[in-house]
Amino acid sequence: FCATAQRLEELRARHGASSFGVCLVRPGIHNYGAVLYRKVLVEALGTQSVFSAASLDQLAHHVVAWKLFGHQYLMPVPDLDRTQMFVMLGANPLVSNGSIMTVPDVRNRLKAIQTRGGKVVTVDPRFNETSKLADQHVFIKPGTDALLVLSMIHVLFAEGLTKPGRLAEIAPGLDAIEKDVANYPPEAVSAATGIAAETIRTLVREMAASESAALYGRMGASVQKFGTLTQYLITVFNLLTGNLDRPGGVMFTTPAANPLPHGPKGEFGLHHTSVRGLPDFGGYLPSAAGPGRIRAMVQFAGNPVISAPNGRHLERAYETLEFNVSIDFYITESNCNADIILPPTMGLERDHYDVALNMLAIRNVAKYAEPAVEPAEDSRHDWEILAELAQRLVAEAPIKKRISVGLMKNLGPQRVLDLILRTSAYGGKLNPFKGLTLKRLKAQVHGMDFGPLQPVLPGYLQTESGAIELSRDFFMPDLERLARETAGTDPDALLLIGRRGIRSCNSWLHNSHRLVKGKPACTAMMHPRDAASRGIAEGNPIEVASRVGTIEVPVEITEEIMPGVISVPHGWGHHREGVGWETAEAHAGASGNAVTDDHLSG
Ligand SMILES: Nc1nc2c(c(=O)[nH]1)N[C@H]1C(S)=C(S)[C@@H](COP(=O)(O)OP(=O)(O)OC[C@H]3O[C@@H](n4cnc5c(=O)[nH]c(N)nc54)[C@H](O)[C@@H]3O)O[C@H]1N2
Ligand SMILES: Nc1nc2c(c(=O)[nH]1)N[C@H]1C(S)=C(S)[C@@H](COP(=O)(O)OP(=O)(O)OC[C@H]3O[C@@H](n4cnc5c(=O)[nH]c(N)nc54)[C@H](O)[C@@H]3O)O[C@H]1N2
Ligand SMILES: [Mo]
Repeated sequence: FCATAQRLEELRARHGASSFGVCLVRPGIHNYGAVLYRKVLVEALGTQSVFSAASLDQLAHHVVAWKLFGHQYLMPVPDLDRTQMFVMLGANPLVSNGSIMTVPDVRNRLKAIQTRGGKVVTVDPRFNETSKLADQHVFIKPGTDALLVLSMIHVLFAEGLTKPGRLAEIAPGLDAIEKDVANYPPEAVSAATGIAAETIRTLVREMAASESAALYGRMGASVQKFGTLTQYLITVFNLLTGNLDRPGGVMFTTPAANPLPHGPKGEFGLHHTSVRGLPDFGGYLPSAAGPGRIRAMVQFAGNPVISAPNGRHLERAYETLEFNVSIDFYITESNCNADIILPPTMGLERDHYDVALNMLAIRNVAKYAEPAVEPAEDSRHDWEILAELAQRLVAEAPIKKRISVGLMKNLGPQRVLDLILRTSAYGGKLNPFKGLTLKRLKAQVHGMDFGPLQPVLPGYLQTESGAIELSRDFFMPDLERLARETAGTDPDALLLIGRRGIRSCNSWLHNSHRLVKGKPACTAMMHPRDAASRGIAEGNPIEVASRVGTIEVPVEITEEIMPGVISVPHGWGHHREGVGWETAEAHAGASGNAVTDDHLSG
């Protein structure tokens, strides 16, 4: 700690705090100590250059929530237990366990939709694990979901199927959408999306006729060139069919640890990346931008060399850093050249309350878990590392700053969590749960269930007008880019999509033999027609090349992928010297992000 803080101090004196970068990536979100304390370190460092996984994941959802509902965390979640029709664009919950939709036992919950006479549909360039369970699967050409949803909204208007009900009063200007979608009848998008016009019309008619229906888009719909526009159109579709904030549609949660109304609402473009001038959102810069002119980096729980697009570029940028600190329990592709690695305890060694995922759960629930095993002697939790570093960095700061960091450090995350629970919607004596406290929650070893999601609009809206602000001026100008960039693609080029595996979690579960044994998981899936026309046989190594790089992976020939598309998973490529993963090295694979193009982000 002493050496790290000293070196950071020196660099701050020489180059200023703006030369520091902080990279806070995904696992930190599942660690309440880290969620509550990372801000303490960022503020002590005093930098604006903060990168997170949001831009590789759910940023589109935040932007839509912020614009329409006035708060980045007002992200609606499918009401899975009551919906009669569930349509997924670019999601694979049977593998992912649900995302922006925390749903235990998702398989049985999807089956229950079918048992009660409802329907499950997947729309995806790959007939994925969830498609196998679905009633209907529709292949879609990658990156064209915005066109599909535009045409779905077109059908609603053209066939008089809009029925927003009470939402019309709280979403002024809904009718104006009709003009925006005028040029998108299903026939006009059929060639680009690869979906027959009649398939689109039937799907919309069924959704409109269904007692309830939830249109849901996840990674495949969010992290693509038109992710924000797609998420926007999905929300508009749910509004127009009356399915927003209604049982069986998409609804808002009331979590016990609620970032509303006081948490940061979100703000767009307050800061920009130094090289390409890309805007931030909610204080986070896009990871695709890389560290630019940053001289020192603090990396927390992330492996961006493997998980960010054009990872090799990032790897080279890391080599130019004057000082690189990593907080991680593994020596990974991203920190193998770090000056210092501060190892935290692992998940089983600490207590757990999921502040992030409970906020996105399909029921309002709270659960606390004690550590499963004792932490190793002389080990530190993430929050302790963050607080300790922060305290040293503010040693010379004004007294107010020193007190606030010291106070947080002494409180510890359990007491902060207790305060959050006590002041939540479930705290207080007038409540049927007689006031939630951490002690009461701990006594419920299976957690507490506060029931299904409830309609909350307009009360929860945080917009200035107090209404849903459709913000057509903000989103619809992207239709021009959409028209330009989906008009005709090179017929010989294959489109690359990603893939998640059930035994893998991004980059860091590959060092366990049980999780990597068997057939290799890092393959390029290809349709038999594409393989035949290129003279490729099953298992052949092939080169996948893009503007930014080339990788070699064995081919897996399957009809489960659309012709014209190949799928390579991310998270692999564990071949570098100095990385501390022996089993992973023996199953290295190649990194999908050595070929994803950072300039293609939408
Ligand atoms: N086992 C396991 N579970 C995980 C993870 C893991 O790595 N392993 N990762 C976790 C994380 S970080 C997240 S964010 C969630 C993600 O959770 P999900 O979004 O449910 O999972 P993905 O597998 O990313 O699903 C994306 C789907 O989009 C499809 N797709 C690709 N491009 C397009 C497109 O242009 N349009 C359409 N319509 N579909 C497209 C892909 O074929 C894929 O089926 O999963 C989490 N859970
Ligand atoms: N091509 C492509 N790229 C993708 C995606 C995709 O679908 N396709 N998905 C994107 C998405 S959704 C995400 S979220 C990102 C994930 O990107 P990252 O967060 O960079 O990836 P992970 O492999 O989950 O990072 C895990 C790192 O955190 C460490 N770690 C795990 N638990 C802890 C902990 O409790 N404390 C600390 N300090 N460290 C810990 C692990 O050892 C590992 O080094 O990848 C993105 N990249
Ligand atoms: Mo993610």
